Amino acid sequence: MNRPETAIAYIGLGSNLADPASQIKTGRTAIRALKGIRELAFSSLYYSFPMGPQDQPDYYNAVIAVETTLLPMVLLRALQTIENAQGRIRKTERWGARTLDLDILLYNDQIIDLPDLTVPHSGITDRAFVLYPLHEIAPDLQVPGHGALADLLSQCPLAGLKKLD
Ligand code: A4P
Ligand code: MG
Repeated sequence: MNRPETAIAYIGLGSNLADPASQIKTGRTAIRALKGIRELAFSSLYYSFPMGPQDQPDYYNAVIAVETTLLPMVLLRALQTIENAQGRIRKTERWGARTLDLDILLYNDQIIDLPDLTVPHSGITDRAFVLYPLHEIAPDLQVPGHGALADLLSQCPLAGLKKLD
C-alpha cells in the first residue's frame, strides 16, 4: 500500500479562560493524540494582551508544528472537535474570550481560500502572538504570498508579548 502523503502544518493555540496555561497543555496533548499527526516542535508559552475587545482576560499563546497525513479541511474539523471538547462556546462577538482557539496558520506552502478555511491564516502577518512563537520554532519559514517570516517579525512590535518558559 502507498504511504499517504504528508504535509507540515503550523497550528496556533490561544486561550484566555479557565486556566489558560493548562488549556494550552491539554490542547497540545489532544493534537498529539490525533491519528495521522506527529508533533515536530512546540514553542514556548507566550503571555499576551488581548487583541480585540479589551474587557477580557489576557491570553496565553503557543504554536505547534506537526507532520500530518490529514488534508486541510479534515485537520480543521479535528481541531474544532478539540476546541469543543475543551468547552469552547462560540459567541457572536468577534475576538471574544475563549477556553481554546486552534488556528491553522500554515499548511505546507499552500494558499487555501475556502468559505471555512483561509490559509495562511489571515492574522499571520501582523500578530505578535503568532509571529514570535512561530519564528521560535521555524526561523527560516516563508509565508506563502507574504515573504520571509523573519521580515514580517522585524516589522511587528512585541506589544507586551512575553515569553514564559
Ligand atoms: N477559519 C478560517 N480559516 C481558518 C484557519 N486557518 N484556522 C474559520 C482555523 N479556522 C479558520 O473561527 C471562525 C471561523 O474561522 C471558523 O468557523 C473556521 O471555519 P472561530 O475559532 O470559530 O472564531 P474566532 O477564533 O473567534 O474567529 P477569528 O476571527 O478566527 O479570530 P482569531 O483570528 O482566531 O482571533 N488576543 C490574543 N492576545 N491572543 C489570541 O490568541 N485570539 C483572538 C481570536 C482574539 N484576540 C486574541 C487572540
Ligand atoms: Mg479561531
